[in-house]
Amino acid sequence: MTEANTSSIMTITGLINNKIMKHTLPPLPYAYNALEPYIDAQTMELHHTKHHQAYIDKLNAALEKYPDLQGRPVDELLRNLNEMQINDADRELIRNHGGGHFNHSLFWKYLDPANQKDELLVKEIISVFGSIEDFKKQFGESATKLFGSGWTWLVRNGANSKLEIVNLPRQDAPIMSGLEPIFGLDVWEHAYYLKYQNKRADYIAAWWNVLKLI
Ligand code: MN3
Repeated sequence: MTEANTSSIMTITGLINNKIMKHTLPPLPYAYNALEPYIDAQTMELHHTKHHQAYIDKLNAALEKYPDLQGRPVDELLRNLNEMQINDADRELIRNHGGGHFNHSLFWKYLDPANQKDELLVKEIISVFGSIEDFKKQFGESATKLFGSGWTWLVRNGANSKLEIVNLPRQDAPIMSGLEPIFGLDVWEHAYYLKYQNKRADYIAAWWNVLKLI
């Protein structure tokens, strides 16, 4: 998507096209109250319209001085972060805010109430972790132990194609380290604090009710 750029930071590309490619907030494909009572409408709306939007705004701001990087999909930016000819402070901004944009865009899809159970995935989880219950226990323990802000992910390791549970700090996206995300749980306090306060374990337990994939 594009939008007219009227700011004073006008790049060459911008001058030619009078437009700059910007990252935009993907609409939530279901209502904010669709995940009640497990994830409340107020948390969903703030999380989507304020937190996710803020990552996008800051990503766009970080890209303003790099016309060549504007318009590149966020996953491409994250996979190539270390090869880019940019200064380290901007690399850190793109890592954090690009990661935030990428992770949240996936998160809303994982939570879609219209999702169907993925039978192939279920089989694979059982073969790796023993049972769905064992998997949930292991994933939940990992998410409970994650110190500070970050995400717990079920990923496929690009090196050996195996499913793994990993904790990643802050907004580090799995694809930055060769891991393909299957699904992930946001355990930043902003994802649950209004309803669950300090009880992260209760939020994790409730989350299985909205994840229809397994
Ligand atoms: Mn979040």
